[in-house]
Amino acid sequence: MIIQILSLFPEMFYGPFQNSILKRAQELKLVEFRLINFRDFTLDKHRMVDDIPYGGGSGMVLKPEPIYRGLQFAKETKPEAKVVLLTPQGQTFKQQTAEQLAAAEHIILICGHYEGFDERIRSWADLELSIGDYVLTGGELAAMAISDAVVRLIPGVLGSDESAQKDSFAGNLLDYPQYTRPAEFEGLCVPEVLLSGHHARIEAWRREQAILRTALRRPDLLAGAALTEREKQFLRQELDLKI
Ligand code: 4FV
Repeated sequence: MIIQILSLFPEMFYGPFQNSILKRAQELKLVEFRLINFRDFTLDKHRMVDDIPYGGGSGMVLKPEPIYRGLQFAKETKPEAKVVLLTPQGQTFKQQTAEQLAAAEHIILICGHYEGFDERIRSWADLELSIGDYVLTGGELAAMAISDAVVRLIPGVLGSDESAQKDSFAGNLLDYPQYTRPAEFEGLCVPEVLLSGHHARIEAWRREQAILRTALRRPDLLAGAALTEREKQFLRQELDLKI
């Protein structure tokens, strides 16, 4: 997979892209990141990337030309890229979106910074994504979060594909409680079932806990969780839920 990122601050990505999973994915040649500073595609001597808004108003607006030229440069690599604009006005990025993007061969992420985008830039995007209902200084942190969530789903990146399938939101459920040594700490004990070595019971307990945790913390996810009738009965009993 190739992920190209248009940004005014490519150096912001050096940290996350040179550590942990994203570093490993590049070393395994499962992903290649290309950082493109669209200021390099300005033609004026002041290298202007933004300007005042038509119609007046405060703040500045990112000009369409530098981003357009940067996008054309990125597309020279692979014209069939999936172009994603990062903006609070986009659809909320979810695990399902990460799974869809993980299937793409080539993604181009466009990061705004402190200003809004000229509306014409939206016409070049296949998808507009937001990582949440809040305003960031720039789209860079959103691009890092999306890159991480997508790349970790590429087979071979995590080293054990199973763990990606068992993460929170996989199967529309939150993750079950996790424990490691010591078995008791500050009077807090690991559930006996996890020490039993009985794998079937452990898997059943984990599934029940994931369902229970989801019902308590994110009941909105349950509709997409494909619960069995027995699991629905379990919730009705445990939480007196009407499902
Ligand atoms: C954002 C978000 C976000 C808005 C102005 C950068 C900033 C500037 N991007 N999810 N929330 N972007 O706040 O993706 O363009």
